[in-house]
Amino acid sequence: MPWANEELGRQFAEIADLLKLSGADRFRVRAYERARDAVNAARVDLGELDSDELSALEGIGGSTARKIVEFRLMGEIPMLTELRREVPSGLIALVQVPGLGPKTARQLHDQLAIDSLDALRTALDAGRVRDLPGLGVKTEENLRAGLARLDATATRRTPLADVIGVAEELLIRTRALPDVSEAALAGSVRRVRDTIGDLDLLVATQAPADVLRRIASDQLVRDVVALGDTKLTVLTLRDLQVDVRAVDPAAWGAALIYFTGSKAHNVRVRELALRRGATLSEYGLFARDGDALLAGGDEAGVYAHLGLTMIPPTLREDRGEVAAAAAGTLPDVVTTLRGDLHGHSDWSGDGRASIEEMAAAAAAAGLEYWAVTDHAEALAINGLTAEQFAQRRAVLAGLAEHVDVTLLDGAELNIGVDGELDYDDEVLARFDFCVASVHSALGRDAASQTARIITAMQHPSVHAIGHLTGRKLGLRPGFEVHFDEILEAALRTGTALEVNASPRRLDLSDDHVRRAVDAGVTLTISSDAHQPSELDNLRFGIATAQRGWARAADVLNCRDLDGLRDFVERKRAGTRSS
Ligand code: DGT
Ligand code: CA
Ligand code: CA
Ligand code: ZN
Repeated sequence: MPWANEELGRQFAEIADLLKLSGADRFRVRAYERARDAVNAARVDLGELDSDELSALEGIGGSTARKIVEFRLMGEIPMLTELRREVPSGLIALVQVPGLGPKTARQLHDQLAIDSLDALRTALDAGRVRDLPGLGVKTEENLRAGLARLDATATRRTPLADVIGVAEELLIRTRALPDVSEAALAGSVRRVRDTIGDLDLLVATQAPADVLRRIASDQLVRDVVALGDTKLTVLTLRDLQVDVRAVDPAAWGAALIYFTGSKAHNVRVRELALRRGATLSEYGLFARDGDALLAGGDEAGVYAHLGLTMIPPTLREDRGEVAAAAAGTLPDVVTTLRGDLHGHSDWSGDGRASIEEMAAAAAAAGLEYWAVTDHAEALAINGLTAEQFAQRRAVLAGLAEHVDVTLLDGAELNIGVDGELDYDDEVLARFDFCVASVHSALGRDAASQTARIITAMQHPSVHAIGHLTGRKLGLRPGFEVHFDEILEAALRTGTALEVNASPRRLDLSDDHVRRAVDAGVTLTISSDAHQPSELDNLRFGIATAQRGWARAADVLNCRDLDGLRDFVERKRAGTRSS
């Protein structure tokens, strides 16, 4: 999604939330929720249209268009700035607690003067919350559980999902500045970790002071923390810290290695350099006697000089990659996919685009096949009945000749509490490909989650398990599973485990991937796209798989259609796939 759209969507959503907190009537709130939805659904870059063009878009009226123009001028919608000032910060803190909505928050705030999480804890312990009208002992229990979950997810790290838009926009703007010869994101963003401490941006230039000054005055920057000749630290709109370094183009490769990290990887590479009679710093690789520059302009050259093959950024975590690169045994990690095996259309309620639109996007992304895995019926809000899937099947058949990608007739099944699935075996057997996911009873213990998932894996029509732990980065932790048992069952039943590529999920995680690869379990890397732009998320899934050392051979959707059908056939026949 274009950066401006993403930021606007977030600002309209925040306006709606703050209006709710300030007690605005629900029609007013609804208007801003509609603005949020319209902005999120827009197919064009809203940062580039004038107000007439904006008003002409579906769902965007005159008032929304005016706010978009204000956003472009000021970086933040003034109404939002104002609301942030007006709504008490204690109230905002309270709605961070999972399960605590704006209405109850206002009640707690206005009637018990609770204005912080600590004050909420104290009031709960004193048993004061249960006496408020409409609340009770059950509410207290829920709030305690919510506070515990908040503690569990509270970290100062930000999900990649929340920074990548700003990061890439800042990179684009930096590259466009005069005198910039190269620019790149470094640090954990370049290594594609699932959460980010701060952003690191590296610029190669002969005019460092000018370039840094220009970056510091960019509209994305809210605050300049420190500005020097070669270093700049700023806070962006969303209070995310960005460290910017300007370096000499001749040292670009060495600097990129240094600032990409990880720190542990750098230490390991420097040790190796020392053993080879050289020193490595952000300024280059130097001979220890005589200070001659051995390498530094490009990363591969520095690694090569140390006898290492090029190490992809996603592998630089000191998990054995330096020794493997020295021995020439670094895995040839997965870089491209032939298909996507988990995605939605507007046949299920939360899909935002038609099958044709999604198929066109899949073809444009270079995919050979795309599985339409709309939700199955046990997902009460938007699942399809068996009859609706039958209708969809006819539509898919009719579309086959008109799209540039092979459409697979798929479903995302719901794993019930005892591992039961949505339809009877006969209905299930008609699908080309089924993902099965846990969408209910997320709070169960590890043993029951593991048992229900393994039961689902034993079904001949379940080809992959979707987003294994249900985590949503920054929102909720995943549930626990006994992962070794899951791996054993995946292997025994010939079921794949999905790396869900949504940056909100990245589930399997990189650690899970590494263990799955070591166990010989087949993976899928799937976008779970609900609209065309989300197919772009596949890159985060690929990066996460790389972080777990997965090769193309480990990934089902790196195979051609015959290879995929063979996997499905073996599962049906109960013969283990390799
Ligand atoms: P983060 O920000 O916590 O998500 O993780 P990173 O890896 O982005 O860490 P950060 O921002 O502190 O530093 C960026 C890179 O700079 C880091 O990956 C390696 C390099 N670096 C920073 N401090 C040191 C250091 O003291 N020694 C070495 N060798 N490298 C460092
Ligand atoms: Ca960083
Ligand atoms: Ca940093
Ligand atoms: Zn899905």
